[in-house]
Amino acid sequence: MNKTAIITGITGQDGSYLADLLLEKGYTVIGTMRRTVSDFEDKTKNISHILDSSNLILEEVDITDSSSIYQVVNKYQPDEYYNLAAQSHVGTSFKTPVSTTDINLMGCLYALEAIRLQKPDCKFYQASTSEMFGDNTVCPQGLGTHFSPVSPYACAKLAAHHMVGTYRKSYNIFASSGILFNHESPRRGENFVTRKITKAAARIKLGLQKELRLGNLEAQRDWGHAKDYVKGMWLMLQQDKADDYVLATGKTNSVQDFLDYVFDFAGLNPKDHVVIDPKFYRPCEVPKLWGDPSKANRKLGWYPEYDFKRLAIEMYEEDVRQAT
Ligand code: NAP
Ligand code: F7E
Repeated sequence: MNKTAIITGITGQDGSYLADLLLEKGYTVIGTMRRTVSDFEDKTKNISHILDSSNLILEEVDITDSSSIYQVVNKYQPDEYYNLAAQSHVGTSFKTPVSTTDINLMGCLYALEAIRLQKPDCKFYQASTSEMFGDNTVCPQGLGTHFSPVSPYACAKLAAHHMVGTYRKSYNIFASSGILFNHESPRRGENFVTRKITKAAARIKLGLQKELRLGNLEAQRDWGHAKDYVKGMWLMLQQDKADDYVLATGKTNSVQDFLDYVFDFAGLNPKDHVVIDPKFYRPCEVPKLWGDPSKANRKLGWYPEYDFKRLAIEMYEEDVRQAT
């Protein structure tokens, strides 16, 4: 029989790629989204190509509203639940620490409780993050590395991460956390640094924009492609036992490297266009993320297909297409 999966945050980057993958595999996908003022077309742009699918059902759920989670779990009795909805912007979490914690911690706890009480054999995936490693200087960072979160975003995600482990141990629920390093794509939100750079490069090239304002160019990140990472999420829930895994490319580059590579590919010189704006600095920065995905390689057979350069070019070319 076909499986049923709930994906919270289906309109986001990862939710949309995961929905593509699960629909291809014959799942019935229950995609949840919350009502906001933006119109439906804009809100669903990442999933516009699958909206007609007969195996996709959209439900209105705000994950800070426990009742809306209980209703959807009760109604669909899912085999798998992917908790991807989040306030996912680290910079924003300093401005909205309370609502970020409400969404990123309580949204996870409500889902675990709904599963415990209504569908205890449902497998649960939690979107944990490399931001939990924060400012520690161990490199590369893996499952044995200590956590040192330095933003409200990371603190809330770390508490949720521990909650997942607690439910696994206490109630024997199949609950796995993927500690994912940065992953990007043409569907990435426009206020994350990679997309901001590829979109600006495309628009500058086409004469639609002159300037690009950025913050700290020295930060280093382990950047992969979201399409690769959603395969890892699915693999985690196909195992016999729940566990935690790191997904990363195992390589790190600075924001300056990403900027230089994209601008060079576009035939542009960053010095002619980039302005450093203190507004984009954070009160506390995560200086270097560099992941060790060896457990996922070994146990899941997971290897990313995209490297940093292929990712950057795909994003830039899609932004040129969209701006033309
Ligand atoms: P994203 O593009 O920002 O998507 C987040 C989704 O969550 C959006 O659809 C958003 O919808 C929804 N959402 C936010 N608050 C909600 C609420 N209260 N109720 C219901 N839906 C809500 O994020 P992403 O890049 O796909 O990341 C997916 C998950 O992985 C997130 O949990 C993120 O923290 C985590 N993560 C991401 C990365 C990465 O590099 N991408 C790395 C590690 C972990 P609205 O349009 O309504 O806001
Ligand atoms: O910043 C620097 C910024 O916002 C990357 C989320 O998906 O990955 C993501 O979090 C770096 C930081 O991603 C600008 O200071 C410079 O050092 O693209 P970002 P992030 O903070 O790494 C983790 C793993 C997640 O879990 C999160 O959900 O780039 N930076 N100038 C800038 N960043 C932004 N956004 N904008 C700038 O203008």
